Amino acid sequence: MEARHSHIVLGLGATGLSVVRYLSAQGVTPLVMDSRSEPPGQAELERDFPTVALITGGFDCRYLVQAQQIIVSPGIAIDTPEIKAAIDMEIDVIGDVELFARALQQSSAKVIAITGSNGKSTVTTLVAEMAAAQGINYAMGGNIGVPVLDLLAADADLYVLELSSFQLETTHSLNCIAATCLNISEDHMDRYADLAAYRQAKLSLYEQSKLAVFNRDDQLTLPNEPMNQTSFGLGVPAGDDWGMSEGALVHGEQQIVEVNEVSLVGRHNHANLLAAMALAFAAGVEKQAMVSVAKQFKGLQHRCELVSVVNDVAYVNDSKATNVGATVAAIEGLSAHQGGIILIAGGDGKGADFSPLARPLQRISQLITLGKDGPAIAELVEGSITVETMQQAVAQAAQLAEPGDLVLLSPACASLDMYSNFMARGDDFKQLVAELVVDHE
Ligand code: UMA
Ligand code: ADP
Repeated sequence: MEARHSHIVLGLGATGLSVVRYLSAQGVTPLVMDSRSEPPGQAELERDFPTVALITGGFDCRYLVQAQQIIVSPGIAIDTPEIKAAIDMEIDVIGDVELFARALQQSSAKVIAITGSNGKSTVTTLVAEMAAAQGINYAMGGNIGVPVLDLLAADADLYVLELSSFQLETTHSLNCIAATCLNISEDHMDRYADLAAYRQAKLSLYEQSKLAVFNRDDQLTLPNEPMNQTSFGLGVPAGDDWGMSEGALVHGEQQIVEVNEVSLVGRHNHANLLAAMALAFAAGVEKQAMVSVAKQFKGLQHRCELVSVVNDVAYVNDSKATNVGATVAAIEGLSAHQGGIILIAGGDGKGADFSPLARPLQRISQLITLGKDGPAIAELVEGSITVETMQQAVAQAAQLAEPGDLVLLSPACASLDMYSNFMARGDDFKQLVAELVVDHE
């Protein structure tokens, strides 16, 4: 065993690499460990940081117990025995977001943070777009893609962060001007003992914010303790809250924008817009900037995205529906569709209970399942079809669809049993649909 390392980075994915970059810029040479035998960041680490040592295939306790600080990537559970032992020894065990928070402590920059089970990326992007429309110098990152420490180089006046429950478990000192927990439904049950533990990880964000923006249609998002708060919801708001009235999105009694002028579709997206407006308002964004974004923003890829219409059948890619709640929202959001809906679902269910899908599935004309947990979803509906590949799923759907129908990929599961991520799954679906277009030309 070599000399003691004061800083140890656990995990060598996007986060681990960003931590190494940050620490190296501070003059600290960390030791990196990853439980995988070939972590994805290995080549980049060897190229850019040849003096940083890497241990793969596990976490070596002998180093961990001698460290001063351990920075854990979100993909690693903090109740991993080696990490628990370090916490018990009162070693500073934190995540990259905590390092970011500490780096900003002396800064006048503002932070807005967004968590929740679904809608995080949509709301994070909406807030960022509103800040841009207002002319604010902002940077956006976190779970949405760019690790937070990489944002510091932007020297922004406003940081808009999407945070997962995993990231929040190791974050304690953010000082947000406003933060939201958009909704709570079951997800990541392979990492949490129960829904209460998952919810608690998310709600810890409010303790790090001057203002809590909660969803009054979802009681689980209410702060545990009384605090400075405002709410959004789909009904008429009380006082200065955000809501809907007479076909418009409103702030208290002030109309912001009429629903029929909004580009995003689905009631869940009206809730997302209201949450984004409430957060942006706290950063000084004015009505005009909110309205222009509400009118222009059509949504992110892989979230109820219309791919194309082939033979009068619409194909919708909702690959980002990696949990049950997202698929429920997609079916409910599209339930006004006139024709039948053929749903393609299944993948890695992460230990979820699929029973909340049973009711919305009554609206579906045909269910096609695939992936590891496809059979568990298929059990909910009689006459469902189980296939092996996305190609078979799309071919079956195209064969069964009648003109006017809609084919929806909304898996209610993570993609990792079949793909590297949800984007690869959505791209595969889109490619297969594009081939249908060619076939029909
Ligand atoms: N892993 C190991 N051993 C290790 C380290 C990681 O097996 O020693 C595995 C994890 O179990 C996981 C994968 O490797 O399956 C990636 O983990 P990571 O912590 O290295 O991930 P990063 O590449 O750093 O990406 C993380 C977020 N990933 C996770 O939380 C799993 C990214 O969110 C995020 O964009 C990025 O940091 C920048 O902040 C992705 C995600 O899937 C999109 N998030 C989950 C979600 O949205 O549901 C929470
Ligand atoms: P996240 O970043 O939390 O995963 P996204 O904005 O990427 O959220 O959307 C993920 C999935 O959740 C998509 O399938 C989308 O259609 C659905 N969704 C978006 N907003 C909501 C919401 N407010 N409630 C329920 N589902 C939603």
